[in-house]
This record gives sequence, structure tokens and C-alpha cells, in this order.
Amino acid sequence: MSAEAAAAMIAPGSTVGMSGFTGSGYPKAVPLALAARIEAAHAAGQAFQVRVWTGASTGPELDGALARANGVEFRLPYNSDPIARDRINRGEMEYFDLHLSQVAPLALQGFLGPLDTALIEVTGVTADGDLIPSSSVGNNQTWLDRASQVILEVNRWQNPALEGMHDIYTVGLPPHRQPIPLVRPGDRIGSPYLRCRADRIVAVIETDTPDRNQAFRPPAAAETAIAGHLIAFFEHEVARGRLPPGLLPLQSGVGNIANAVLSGLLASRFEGMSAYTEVLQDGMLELMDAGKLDTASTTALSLSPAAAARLNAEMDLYRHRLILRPQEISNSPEVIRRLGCLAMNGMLEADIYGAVNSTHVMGSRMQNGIGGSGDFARNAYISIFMAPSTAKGGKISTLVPKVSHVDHINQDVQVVVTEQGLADLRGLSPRQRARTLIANCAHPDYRPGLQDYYDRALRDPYGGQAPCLLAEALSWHQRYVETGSMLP
Ligand code: 0RQ
Repeated sequence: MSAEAAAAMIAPGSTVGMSGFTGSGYPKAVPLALAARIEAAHAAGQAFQVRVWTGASTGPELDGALARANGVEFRLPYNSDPIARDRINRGEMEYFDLHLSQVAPLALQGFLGPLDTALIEVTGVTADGDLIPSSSVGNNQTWLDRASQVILEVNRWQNPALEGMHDIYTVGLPPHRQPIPLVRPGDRIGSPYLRCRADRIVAVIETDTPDRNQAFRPPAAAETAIAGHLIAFFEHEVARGRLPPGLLPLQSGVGNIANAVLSGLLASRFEGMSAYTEVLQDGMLELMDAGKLDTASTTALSLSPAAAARLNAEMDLYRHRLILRPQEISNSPEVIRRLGCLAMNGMLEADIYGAVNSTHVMGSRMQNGIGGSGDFARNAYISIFMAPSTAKGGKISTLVPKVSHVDHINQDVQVVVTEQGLADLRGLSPRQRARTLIANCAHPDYRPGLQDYYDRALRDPYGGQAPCLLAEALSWHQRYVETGSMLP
């Protein structure tokens, strides 16, 4: 049926579980039609909003269109759309960012409330009624299991060769859970298909629309330097016998910096690498092309238009080395701990004791959400956070006396990298961490200020194991809010 007819089945106030993870595999027609319906209702003076659950961030036809229409009352779990971000930060959209591995279990428990509609993009439907997933898996099986009604978008743009690349395995709820039998990133433990009771499917819509991810910009000098420090660190760990020559399964987060680091690994000597990650960006495809990355397990392909076109044109080269899984599996703490992932995630800021803020600018404004960074950081073999040492043209230091919001506590942050250098914090006390971070990672414009703050904190009569000047700890942020710069 038409997208408009399908959108008419979504009631005001209802909850819609949509497919989509980092700009891939999201429904592209019904959300636009729903947004138009919401706008018409608002123009007629009627209230109309829905609650939206997804896998992670989606595209402009979903988050952008619905946010523009002011059609979203509540959203979870990860968003990078700028219009939705503005609404979230103006308090016009309730938003709950949570660890991505926890979304499906919370929904399955019923903790998040009822799910009225599952709106899922698929590549196709087999003659037996199995659903061929598209370029991301996310929480799709859980939405299909939980929802009262199901709307499918069959997207012809998705490559039919995706059939067979997915591995759908569900965990269930305690006390009936079993160990997840996955011991290598390439293991297949489930079915290539999503399943859904036919009597729940109320609409099928055909589309032919590309995933809309932005192109990555070429690595900036700072990002290339970060990649260089990280590769030198990995080489050092291999030389010490603390990492195998092909490293351990790589996890790489979202964004330009993460992508630049992967591109940097192209120039490294490591061969036979693998990835156990949640997003597969261009850099990982390049590592595959270069013969350095053998297998990659992910829940989503998050590729630039050029890389998506390349993958689509040459799918046969990749299809046996790429596995797409539900995010409860791609981000499973159990599996991440077992495999020993090397987690590499971006951050907004770290403090001198190594706590990390990934989400809230100046402590209050949501950037994207915690996404899967916490799933990986706590459970990784080595947990790495990276960022240039300054942001906003040098007006912000990403190393601060105290983070303005904590996503990752000191114990979950083992290595911090900026273009200035790398701080290996494993096994260090708070004071040792502070000395190492200030010396290795701070920008020269901010290093004296951090050192001065720390020296005075050490002399503070209240003292303590991790000295802190309470009245000053967030003064850098306050200065930025008041003057537009953290510099005095
Ligand atoms: O702002 O967009 O206005 O230019 O933040 O920063 O430098 O482009 O970096 O794209 O790698 O994103 C932490 C947001 C980094 C990302 C974060 C400003 C900066 C810019 C973006 P502009 P960059 P990236 C698995 C892993 C959480 C989720 C996660 C993220 C914008 O990595 O969302 O890791 N992480 N998931 O100018 C104020 C600071 C700032 C700052 C940067 N200290 N203060 N603004 N910016 N530092 C994947 C998933 O979970 C799906």
C-alpha cells in the first residue's frame, strides 16, 4: 500500500519501534508520510505526537522529518539529527539515551511500556515469509516480537546479496538465558532472517531510496596524529607480548575521528585483524580492501555514499567477511569481555583523573547520546578514548579540571589519546593519572593552567586522594559559557 495509507495506521500517542542504526536501514517513506500527517493535524489545531524507539541514529527522512514536524514526544536511544538535538535541548522532546545493549532487554521486559507498531525496513521477503534484513539490524527482531502491528518497508535499493549476511540470535530474559555461544567475531550462531507472525503484518510498502549517510571529511592533522599515537601504542603492546600480532577484535565508534583512526591503521604493519563492533564506517572497508581486516562483525553499515556504492557494486567480495547482528549481540558485555575487544571511542572531554564525558556539552546540552560507548568501555580488553586536545578553534580544552558530566568513570577509561600524545592510565593511581594526562595530552595553551590548578589542589588543606578545588573545578566551563572561550 502507499506510505500515506500505512502512516494512517499509526495513532497519536502511540509508540513506534523503528529500524535504523547510524544512518542505515531506517524506514524512509512512512516516517515522511507520518510527519506530513502530523503537520496537517497541528495545522488543524489537533495534538499529534508519537513515541519513537530505534536502534540508534537514523536519517533526515526519519528523525529530521519527525522532529521538524514536532511529532516526537519521546525518543530513545541515540540521536545525531541536528533538528531533533535542538528540540531535545529546548526541552520539547523527552529523550532517554541508554547503553545500546540494554534497549532490547528493557523493551522485552515491558519496562519501556507497550509497543504499538514496528516499522521496519527490509531488503526482501522470502517465499516462506522470512524477512531479509537490510543494512542494519539494531533492535528489529525485538520490535517485531513486541509490537501489536507491523509495517514493513521493502527497499529495492538495498542489495539482494545482503541475504545470508545477517546472524539473528536473540537472548531472551532471565532466568532462561544461556551463554551466547560466540567465541570469534566471525562465528554464526543464529538465523540469516528476521521472523514475524504474518497476522501481525498490516502493511507492506515498497521503496527505492538510498541510506543517507554523510561523507566523512578527510582526516585533519590532529586526527592523523591521534592515529599515529595509537598505532605506536599498539606496536608497543605487541612488542611486549601483551597483544597478538593481529591485535584483538577492534571496536570503533562513530564520527570523523574514529574513521580517521581506522584509515591510519591502513599504514600500520598489522595484518589479519578482525573487528567486533557496532558501526562499520568507511575506514573498516578500506582495511578490508587492503587485505588487513579479515572479518568484521557489526550491527550496522554506516558508510559514506561513495563507500556504500562500492560495497553494493562489489558485495561478493565482502559478503563472507561481514556479519550483521542484533545490537544486543554486537554490544553484548558478555561477548565483548570474552573476545577482548580494543575499544576506540570519541569523547567530548576528559578530566585530569580520567573520567570521560561523551554526551553533554558544557554539562547540559545533549550532543548525541552514550550509544554503545559504555557497553564497550567497561568490558573491553583496552578501553581507549580519543579527541583533539582542543575544540571550537582552540576555545575549548578537551582536557579539563573536572568533566562537566560523567559518562565513563575512571575505571572504564584506560587510555586517552589527543594529537599531543597518549596517556596509558592502566594501573595508575588518581594522582599518577593526573600527572600523565596533563603532561601527555593537554594542549600547550591549556597545559600551564591545568598544572597550576592541580598544584594548588594538591596544597588544598582538604586534600584527599584525588585533590579537587570544588569552587574552581567547573570554572573553565563557566568561563566558556560567559565569554566564548575557556582561555583566561
Ligand atoms: O561540533 O559539529 O558543531 O562542529 O562536538 O565533534 O570533533 O567532529 O568528533 O564526530 O568524532 O564526535 C563524542 C560526539 C565526538 C561522538 C562524539 C564538538 C565539536 C563538534 C563533534 P560541530 P567532532 P566526532 C559507538 C560509539 C558517544 C557515542 C559513542 C559520540 C562536535 O564520538 O557521539 O561513542 N560519542 N558511540 O566541535 C564542546 C567539547 C567538545 C565539543 C567536541 N569538549 N565541548 N563541544 N565538540 N568536543 C557508536 C554508537 O553508539 C552508535
